[in-house]
Amino acid sequence: MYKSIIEAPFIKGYARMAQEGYLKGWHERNGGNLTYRIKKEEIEEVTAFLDLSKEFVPIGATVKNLRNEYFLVSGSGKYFSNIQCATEENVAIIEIDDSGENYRIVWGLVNGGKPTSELPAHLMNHSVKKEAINGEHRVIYHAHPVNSIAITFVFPLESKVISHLLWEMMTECPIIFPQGVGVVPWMVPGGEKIAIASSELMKKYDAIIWAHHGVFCSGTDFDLTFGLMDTIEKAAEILVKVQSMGGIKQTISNDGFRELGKAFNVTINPDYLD
Ligand code: 2HA
Ligand code: ZN
Repeated sequence: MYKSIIEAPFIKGYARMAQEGYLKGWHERNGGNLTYRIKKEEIEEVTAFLDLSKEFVPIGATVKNLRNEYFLVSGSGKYFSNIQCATEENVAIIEIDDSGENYRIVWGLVNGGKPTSELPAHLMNHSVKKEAINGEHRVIYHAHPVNSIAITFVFPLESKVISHLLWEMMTECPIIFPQGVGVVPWMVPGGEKIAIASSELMKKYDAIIWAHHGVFCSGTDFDLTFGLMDTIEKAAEILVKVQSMGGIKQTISNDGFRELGKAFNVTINPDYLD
């Protein structure tokens, strides 16, 4: 039994990831959001801290396969820079009801507030990932990393083009995101449209670039999800530098990528290797 709920490892891990993202410069002001689908055994260890008296309110999406699940979520308008030092003011645990249409806050946001404006996008993507890969993925992360945004002003907004360019920038990229990254054209954030567009692409990819906005990605745990964001952003940074030095003059061949896939026993999306 914990003295305080913020001693729970899943809350500590979440707060540490939020702080790392902030230190990377990916979370200006209230930018970005992070949600974690809490394991049964983790929520059981903190039930004494939960308040089950609040009313359920609509999610703005239906997520049947997430019914009765609990999520740790960032607060709307809250700053990532404050999550580690004042966790209970800036994040919440929410419970999804039995219909998969409503949620209620059971802990956190102690000075008031609501879950992230991107809650429908997060939950729809958790739903897709739970269905697609047997509940392995638990983390959905959205950030505003500079270079990943910058490249969406210059290169065609096509998943194949952007994925191939990012793979070329660092040899291990196609091992880390072998399917490539999806690309969503510019859309109003926080709405149903961006949630639906993202969840369609999340059936295929673990990461999506939202044009002129940021990156949205999914993973099994905090380290892997953060690592995916970090790898994409680093590749995008190299791409910005290469472009600034006059553009690509030599690169890794598609045969090279195929050899790499064999050596590391990873299927690199063959549709992107022609
Ligand atoms: O401010 O990043 O996309 C939170 C966001 C919305
Ligand atoms: Zn954003």
